[in-house]
Amino acid sequence: MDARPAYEALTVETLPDRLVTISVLADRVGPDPSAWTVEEVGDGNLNLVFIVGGDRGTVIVKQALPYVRLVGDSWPLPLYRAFFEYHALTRQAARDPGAVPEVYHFDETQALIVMEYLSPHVILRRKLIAGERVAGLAEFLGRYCARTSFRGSELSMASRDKKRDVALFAGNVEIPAITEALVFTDPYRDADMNSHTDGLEPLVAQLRADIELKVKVQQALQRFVSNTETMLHGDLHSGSIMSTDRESRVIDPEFVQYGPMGFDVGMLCANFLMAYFSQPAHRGEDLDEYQCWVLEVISELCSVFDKEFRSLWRSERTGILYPTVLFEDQGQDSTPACDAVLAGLWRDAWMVCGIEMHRRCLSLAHNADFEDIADTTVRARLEARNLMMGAELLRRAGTLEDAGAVCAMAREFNGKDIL
Ligand code: SR1
Ligand code: MG
Repeated sequence: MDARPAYEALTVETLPDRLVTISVLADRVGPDPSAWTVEEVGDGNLNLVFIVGGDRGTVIVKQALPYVRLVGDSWPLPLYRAFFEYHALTRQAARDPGAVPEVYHFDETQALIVMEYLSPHVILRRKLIAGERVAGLAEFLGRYCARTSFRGSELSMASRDKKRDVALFAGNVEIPAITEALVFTDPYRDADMNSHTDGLEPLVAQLRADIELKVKVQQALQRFVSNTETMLHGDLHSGSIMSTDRESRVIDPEFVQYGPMGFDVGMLCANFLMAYFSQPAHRGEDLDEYQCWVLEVISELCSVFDKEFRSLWRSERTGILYPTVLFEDQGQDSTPACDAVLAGLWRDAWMVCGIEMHRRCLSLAHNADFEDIADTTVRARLEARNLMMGAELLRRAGTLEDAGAVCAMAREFNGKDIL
């Protein structure tokens, strides 16, 4: 018989007595649970997140809830996602050391992870809304996306290790279904949980009437569900990044799955583009300067990605894909092969980017960049630019030369009066 207590959601009141037996926690926070301070700070859509402090230090305790927090217990969600999040964190830490919080303890039954408290980091989305800059952000994110893409794929991993990993993460069956519905499908149909800002109706109708566009979105979904190129973060938006003014970390990989190499970087760029389009409602005199900075982050992030990916291609191409025996060992240059891989990756990325720009305004789980704009007439005008650029990205994804072309497109849409 299993002597471990059954799963029970923690509360601020029960946490100290329930978790004091975890030695790593008592070591890091302090041995006396009555002296611990506990604050629940989860502001995401799914989990409980506690900051637990004491005389020795502070840690984060993250616990999965058996339902979608944003919606309530009418939408059950398996606790086993914490298991996949834990395994994703260990792989990300190995593939890009220092990029994610250190994990101190994992309890599968309680679906909880005890991890490093990041301070004075705050959620990047809040910094972008407040008009704050983060030094080194583009380099960090470009490197993180390239390293995790490359090192989680059969460009680098031994085929059997990668296949074993694909099989492991394939167990995370419910979470991808959320993305398949909320991201790739619901924006383009009248789904129950959808909502949009008043005034956007003509654009919503236009997107739903566009058969070519829906075919492209479904092609992207087809690749998302059937292409296991690399281990994805799976939900890499500005709410999944914590930053100080000069240091950043990636958090929250519970949407992990194996998928197309362009997925994470595409979703990330979409969130910078939404930060960009929402700025007229958040900034004053510094609007132009700050919007320029956001576009610079996108363009630098993509060029760092490209550079890092090419460097790993030269130095760490040890997997079964594009092996050196077929190129360098025969005295041949493999650059055209790398160019072709990157071209496919960026096509996927810009498609995902356009889709993410749609779903955050039309489906469930909007983002604060737009939602914090109280004047809905202003909000609708800014969201309209974002929605139409999303559609243009989907149309032109395979022909865009580089991120510079995407930034030029953003500047063009930022000047449009669509509504
Ligand atoms: C029901 S979950 C809604 C969204 O929150 C997560 O952060 C993901 O972005 C998901 O799509
Ligand atoms: Mg999350």
